[in-house]
Amino acid sequence: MTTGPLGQGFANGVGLGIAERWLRAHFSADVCDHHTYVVAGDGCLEEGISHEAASLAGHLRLGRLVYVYDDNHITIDGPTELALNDNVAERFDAYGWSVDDIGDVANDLDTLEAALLRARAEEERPSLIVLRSHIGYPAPDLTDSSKAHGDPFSDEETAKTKELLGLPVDETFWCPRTSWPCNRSTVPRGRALRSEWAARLDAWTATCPVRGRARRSRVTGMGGGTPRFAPSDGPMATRKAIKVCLDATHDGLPGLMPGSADLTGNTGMALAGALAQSVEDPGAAWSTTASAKHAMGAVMTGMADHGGTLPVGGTFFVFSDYMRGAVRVAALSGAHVVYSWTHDSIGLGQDGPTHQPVEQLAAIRAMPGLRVIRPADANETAQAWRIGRRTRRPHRARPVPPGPACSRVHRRPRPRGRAPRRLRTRRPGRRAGPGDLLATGSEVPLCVDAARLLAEAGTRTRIVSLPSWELFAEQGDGYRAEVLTRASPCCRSRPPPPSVGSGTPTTPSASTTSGRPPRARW
Ligand SMILES: Cc1ncc(C[n+]2csc(CCOP(=O)(O)OP(=O)(O)O)c2C)c(N)n1
Ligand SMILES: [Mg+2]
Repeated sequence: MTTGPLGQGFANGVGLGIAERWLRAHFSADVCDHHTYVVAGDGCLEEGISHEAASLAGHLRLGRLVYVYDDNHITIDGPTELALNDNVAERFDAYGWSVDDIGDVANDLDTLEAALLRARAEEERPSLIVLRSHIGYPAPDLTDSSKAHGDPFSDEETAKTKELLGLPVDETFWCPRTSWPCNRSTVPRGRALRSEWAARLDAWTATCPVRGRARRSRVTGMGGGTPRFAPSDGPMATRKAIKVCLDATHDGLPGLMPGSADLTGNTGMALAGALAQSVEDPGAAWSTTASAKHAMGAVMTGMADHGGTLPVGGTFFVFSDYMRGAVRVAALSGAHVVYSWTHDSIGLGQDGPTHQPVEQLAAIRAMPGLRVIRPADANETAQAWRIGRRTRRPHRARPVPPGPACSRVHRRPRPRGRAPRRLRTRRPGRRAGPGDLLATGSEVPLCVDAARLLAEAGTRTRIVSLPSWELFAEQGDGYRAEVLTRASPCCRSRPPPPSVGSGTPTTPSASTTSGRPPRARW
């Protein structure tokens, strides 16, 4: 993985380590057995997310993590000493890492190799190799200069640097022939290792057809059924419904790993009977990150990109702000993760304005590549989970991380015999008029109440539940016209192009209804 925002990769690495250990615990080292290597700079270690993730990795004693800290004392603004004076080695020692401060040896390959081998041999703790290095080395004017970070080298500086390195000054993209054999020998070595591993994996898969399907889907397991809720089940908050859904699917989806940042019960992430991930129980399903939401987001992305696990992370919707940097990377990179953000109604007031999500829904809907589903009741929650756990979508090259937002408000499931396969309206037969109301989530029942009052005052109003703008925008013109009038802005828009980055329907265009009954597609 590579990332742009500093610190994300650091925490992604911890997610890779968690997934590797979880799969090894479940399926033996024959199938999953590798180290995770991370190169991190000063900026990565300065960002708060790396502190959160390092603490978690130390706590979980992820012994297969090997991090190299490129300790060059330089960031964009200048020397790190401008703002940083902590002792990284002691800090990581306190987190429970094995720290190897090997000094100013960035060009001493034997010493580097010895340090990497020592780190690989450490199974009990994650390893940090602190490597003092010099940015821009050996450029005469730019070594140890922050200008070496981003400014292009002048032709003169480039020529002098090449001379010092013993490289031909006039050649560009030149590579010494002596390095070719070493470089090329990695190909047969890697090929042999890979085919050995593939043979072990085939043997493992052959013993069980479910494993074969799981392997193809990249997430361990197939997911089982989707629960259906009846009005007789009584009022149920969607955050409770999501827990019922997770419990219902877990048997068929052993790779499911829900977790939260210290709000597990509140957000419905408490899988029945699941123990917390720990050193003693590395195969446990429940992963908690203490109250470290930003790291949780990035760890989830690492787990998803590793494959084999499906991370589901819960917290209060207002605190999605704390995860936002990680959510954005997941959305842009198409990681298969599911966020369960509960307590999403602005009608939630007990904890005061700090806990009230006011602008979060608009902000999260504006994020490219994120599919937001805001279920209005338990059945819509079940559908949100069905969509969220699916690993691949046929009409998109990459899965988009769905982010159901679930409410704590208790709502009675709407009278529906079977789970909805399409966006349904309250009165499907009627065409919407100017007085129609589009609503999502816990505002749907509120609008129904409002419509009742309006009806008493002589104004007929139809309510449309629109759990996901993105999914609705992907439907055909006919279906959208069936749900809404042509006058509606949502109806007049065209679906966005089928690529990551599309979102809110905004581009107006004429809509047409086909002769055939329209079908929702997702
Ligand atoms: C979250 C975030 N903030 C700011 C930046 C812009 N940025 C890119 S590199 C960098 C400094 C990196 O310093 P360091 O990690 O020490 O790398 P070095 O210059 O030593 O290669 C900054 C601030 C970014 N990519 N991500
Ligand atoms: Mg640096």
